[in-house]
Amino acid sequence: MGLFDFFKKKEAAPEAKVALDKGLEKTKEGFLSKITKAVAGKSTVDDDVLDNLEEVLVTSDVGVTTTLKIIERIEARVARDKYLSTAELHGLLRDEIQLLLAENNSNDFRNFEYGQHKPYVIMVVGVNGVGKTTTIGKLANKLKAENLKVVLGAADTFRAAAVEQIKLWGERVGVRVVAQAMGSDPASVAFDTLQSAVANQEDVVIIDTAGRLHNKVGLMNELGKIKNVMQKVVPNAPHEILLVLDGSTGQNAFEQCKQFTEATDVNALAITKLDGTAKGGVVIGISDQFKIPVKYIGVGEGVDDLQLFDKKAFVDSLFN
Ligand SMILES: Nc1nc2c(ncn2[C@@H]2O[C@H](COP(=O)(O)OP(=O)(O)OP(=O)(O)O)[C@@H](O)[C@H]2O)c(=O)[nH]1
Ligand SMILES: [Mg+2]
Repeated sequence: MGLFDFFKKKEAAPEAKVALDKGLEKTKEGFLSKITKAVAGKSTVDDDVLDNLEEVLVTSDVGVTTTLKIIERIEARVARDKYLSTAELHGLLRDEIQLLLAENNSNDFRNFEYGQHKPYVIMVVGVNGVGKTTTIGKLANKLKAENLKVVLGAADTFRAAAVEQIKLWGERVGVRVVAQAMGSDPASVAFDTLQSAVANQEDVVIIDTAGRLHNKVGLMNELGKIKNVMQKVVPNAPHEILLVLDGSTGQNAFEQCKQFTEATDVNALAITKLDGTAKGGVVIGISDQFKIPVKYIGVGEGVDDLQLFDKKAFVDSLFN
C-alpha cells in the first residue's frame, strides 16, 4: 500500500475506537455532567437551557465563535420544533456539531499530494513541550507499519536531550535517524537528512524542530532557513508543515494556532494530550475555525496513541 492509500483509509479499526473513547474520557465526563446540569429541572429546550448550553460549550473550550454557531443552529431547530425535549438535546447537539464540522474543511486532506512526492517531507513545528518529538515517533511507527521507508531528522539541536530523545524513538520503532551534535545548525541537519533520504530512496522524511515561542522572531526565521535549505535538495519541500498543539492548554492552543499559521505555511495540525484533559472541546473549535485540517490527535504517550482525526468518530465518541 502506498502513502496515498494509507491516508485514504478512513474506517477506524475497533481498537482505535476503544483508544479514542478512553482518550476522551475526561472531556466526555466533564461535558456530559455539565449538560445534565444545564437541563436540570427542564423538560423542553427553552431560552434558559440554551443560555446554559452556551456556557457549557464555552467552558469546555469549544471557543466562543464556534459555540455561537452551534447555539444558532440549535435555536433554529427549536424554532422549527417548538416542544423539543431536553432528552433530545444530546442527539441534536451531536448532529449539529457533526454537520458544522463536515461543512467546513474536509476530512480527506486533499491538499496533500501523497504518493506524488518521494521523499514526502514533513516538518514538525510548535512551542515547547507540546508533543512534537513524541508525535514524530508515533507517526514514524504508523507509516512504517504501512511498509513505508521513514527517516527522521534531529533538527532540534537546541538541547542534547532532544537529540537523544528522537534517537531513542528511532530505535524503538526501528527507523533511521539523522543527527549531528547538539548546538549544530538545524538547517544543516535537515539538509543531511533529505540528502540521505534521496540517496536511500526513502519514502517519508520527518524533521523535528526545537520548540519555539510563537512570538520569537529569530526562531521563526530559523524555520524559514530550514525550509530554504531543504529546497536545495527537494525543490518543493516541505510538503507538509505539521503544527503540534497541546490540547490540554485549551484556549492557549487556539492562540498558538493563530500565531503559527500567520508566521509559517502550516498545512496540517496535530492536537495532542487529549487523554489527560477535560479540554478536548478544543478540537471542535480548532477544527471549525481554522481552514487547516486537524490531521492527527494524540490520545496517550504510547507508540500506538496517535490517530488520524476523524470528525465523525470524534463527535460520536464524545456523545455516545
Ligand atoms: N498523555 C499524553 N502525553 C503526551 C502526548 N503526546 C506527548 N506527550 C508527552 O508530552 C511530553 C512532551 O513531549 P515531547 O514530544 O517531548 O514534546 P516536544 O514538543 O518535542 O518538546 P520540546 O522538544 O521540548 O519542544 C512528554 O512527556 C510526552 O510523553 C499525548 O498524546 N498524551
Ligand atoms: Mg522535542
